[in-house]
Amino acid sequence: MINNIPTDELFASGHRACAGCGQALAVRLVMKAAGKNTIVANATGCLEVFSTPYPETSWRVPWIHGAFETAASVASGVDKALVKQKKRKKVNLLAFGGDGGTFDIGFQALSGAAERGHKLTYVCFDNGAYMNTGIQRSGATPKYAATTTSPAGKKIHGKTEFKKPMPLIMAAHGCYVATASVAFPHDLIKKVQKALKHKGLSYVQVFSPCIPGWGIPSNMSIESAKLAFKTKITPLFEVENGIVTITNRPSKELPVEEYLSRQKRFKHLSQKEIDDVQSHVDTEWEKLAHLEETKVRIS
Ligand SMILES: Cc1ncc(C[n+]2csc(CCOP(=O)(O)OP(=O)(O)O)c2C)c(N)n1
Ligand SMILES: [Mg+2]
Repeated sequence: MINNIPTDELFASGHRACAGCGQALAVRLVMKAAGKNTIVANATGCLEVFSTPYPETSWRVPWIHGAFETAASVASGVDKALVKQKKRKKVNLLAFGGDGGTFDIGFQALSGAAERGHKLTYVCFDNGAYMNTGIQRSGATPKYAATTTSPAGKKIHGKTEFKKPMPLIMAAHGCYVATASVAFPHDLIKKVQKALKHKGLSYVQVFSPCIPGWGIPSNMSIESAKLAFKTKITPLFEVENGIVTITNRPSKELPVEEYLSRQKRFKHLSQKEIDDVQSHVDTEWEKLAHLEETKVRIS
């Protein structure tokens, strides 16, 4: 352990992620949290591509690549196989998907696995678009972000919809849910370890900046994730037994502009659009704070 973080490297260096990739660091931390008795089912996406250029691999645990939409269904099968082999208690089972593979195309498999109560921890690495195939908008892309399928031009100003509230949707399934950020490694590790102890399916969504997709310099990943937290764009919370707890609150709140103005994908925003984002962020935060305060069960 160094600074309470395991020194084991179960996700090896030498992979082909972009310099400064938020997802690569997030995966490394998740693997440290899970330890070596772990099996990973990985959907198609940047992670699968950059970690396994044939014949090499970064994975020091058993790892299965499934089709784009199948991380949760492949992991469901592994769960049942482990039960049959009487090995279920000895193994941590993780399913990994990008936001496209989770919010959109893999949602049916994920919802089904949650409903069937498979014991597995699904980790969504949210970089806010289909990055692997060239930055197409997903259900996780924030409103107004320019992507190749929601371009910023004279008539259209990037994506026209807000991000899908995936953590609350998963919480409605009755799962343990946590949001984490690559900028807060201790919190991330704690939440993954807690998720792994839970009965049934648990869901952890990790905010993972993308250098080319967001148009930020390669040394700005962690700073961008910190700004997302300080502007309350990415609240850090968990839902346990249906009850919301905001786990970390920014000591000094910043306006959303501090986050947006540093990224090329938001360069075209007008003041009115920035205000729209601010108002949405404030409403979403109030919603979470209200759920926390009233202890209303959402499942
Ligand atoms: C059924 C299917 N449709 C489309 C693709 C092409 N495809 C591969 S990866 C990918 C994008 C993945 O995006 P995301 O899940 O957000 O992961 P990221 O690459 O951003 O980490 C797409 C569209 C595919 N492999 N299979
Ligand atoms: Mg993505």
